[in-house]
Amino acid sequence: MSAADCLFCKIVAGDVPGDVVHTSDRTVAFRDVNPQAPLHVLVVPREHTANAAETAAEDPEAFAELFATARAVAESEGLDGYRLLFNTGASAGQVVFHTHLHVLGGRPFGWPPG
Ligand code: DGP
Repeated sequence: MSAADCLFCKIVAGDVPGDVVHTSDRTVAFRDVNPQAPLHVLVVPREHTANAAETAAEDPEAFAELFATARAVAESEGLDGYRLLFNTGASAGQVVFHTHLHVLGGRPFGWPPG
């Protein structure tokens, strides 16, 4: 998929509406349309990469800002504990192929994850 066809690129650009909760020079954070917890935010890099593996190969410094944004979101939402995850590849449950860090909080979480 090209960046031009990418849903999350369109949210970053403001061409598709998103419930944005935080922005930085390199990231945008918005609420997941299908939340799996009381707080479910997706943190994405403004630059398109398909998933965390591609980000690691092409722009590993982007992770520092993704995690810093996740921390800022958790802090502003008053979370004392939260789960961060990347679904990486279709077999791991990835359905949108623009790197995104899930920030989930506001309820207890089990382990192992489903
Ligand atoms: P993943 O399975 O890791 O690729 O997660 C994709 C997430 O994206 C999923 O939790 C639902 C969310 N999502 C899909 N379409 C939209 C949308 O149009 N807007 C928003 N805010 N979230 C979306």
